[in-house]
Amino acid sequence: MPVPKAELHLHIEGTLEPELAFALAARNGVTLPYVDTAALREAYRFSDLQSFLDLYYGLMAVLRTAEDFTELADAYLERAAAQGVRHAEIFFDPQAHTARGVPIGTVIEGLGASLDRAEERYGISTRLILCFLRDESAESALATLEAAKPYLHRITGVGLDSAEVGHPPAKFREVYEEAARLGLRRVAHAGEEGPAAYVREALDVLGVERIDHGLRCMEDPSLVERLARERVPLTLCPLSNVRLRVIDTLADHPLRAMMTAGLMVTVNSDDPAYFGGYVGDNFDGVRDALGLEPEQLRELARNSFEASFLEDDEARRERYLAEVEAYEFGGA
Ligand code: ES4
Ligand code: ZN
Repeated sequence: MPVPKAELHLHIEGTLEPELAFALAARNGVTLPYVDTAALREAYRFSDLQSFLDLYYGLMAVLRTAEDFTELADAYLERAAAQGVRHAEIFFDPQAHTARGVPIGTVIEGLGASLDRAEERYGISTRLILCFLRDESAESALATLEAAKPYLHRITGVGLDSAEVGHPPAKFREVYEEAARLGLRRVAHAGEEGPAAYVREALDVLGVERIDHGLRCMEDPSLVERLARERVPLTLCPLSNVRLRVIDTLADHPLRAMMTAGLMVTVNSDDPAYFGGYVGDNFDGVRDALGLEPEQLRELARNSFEASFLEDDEARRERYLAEVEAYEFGGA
């Protein structure tokens, strides 16, 4: 049994495995530009974030009905449970679907039907985080938040994702202010491909409580010092960073240096169907590549629950943390 953990950086659309994509394509009468699942997997050779995003948004054409989103989330939760996930805070990209004519209500209710049963079926508590596409306009983000208002009871927070460079956090000041007024938690991708300055801006202008990725903070020692002092969680995704060529190999990942610098880091899977593994695979990858000791893995698992948005259920957080402390790492 893997160490109990929370997953805090997971795009539900990034859990679409080739087999499910082809099954949904057949069911929905969508033609994919790949002859079979092997050909699709062959196309998963990315040179950067944009080349990944192009394929990722294209494959979403198969997601059309509420049931499609329910099946997508069910498949993720089953895999996540097998890798020790006890709590998942799940990103979704409404604009990637509304732009194709799929209503936001179909997306949220479809995902919600899965999440409503996640605890009893998979032993996983869940939260939903609505992400704005940063390469779309600020007006589009505001319209998306407006369209989500009937469903806010299902949404814990907002995030910011997609192509980072050239789309600084400040572009979304207004929509984050509105999200705060609505009582939503705030996170944002920053410092993945973009500079350390975007991490600062996400904190100062958007008021985010966690930074997704944040890897490039390491280029700015005073920022590292601030992130450590304020205990701002960073949701790292090691396999993603290798596949999107942010780093060359897992052995080059700054995770260990980040822990040594006192940063509050967590390990997550990002888009596991595309990047070669789910969250347990990311834990195993950094353990093997960086030689992490059991107590460091326990720290990562502890951080994941401490960084999670469980303020509305502290008793649960304490139960999860107790599971982490009681966990016995094997000899392997
Ligand atoms: C993403 Cl790896 C990554 N970065 C930014 N946006 C994303 N959306 C899905 N995966
Ligand atoms: Zn991401």
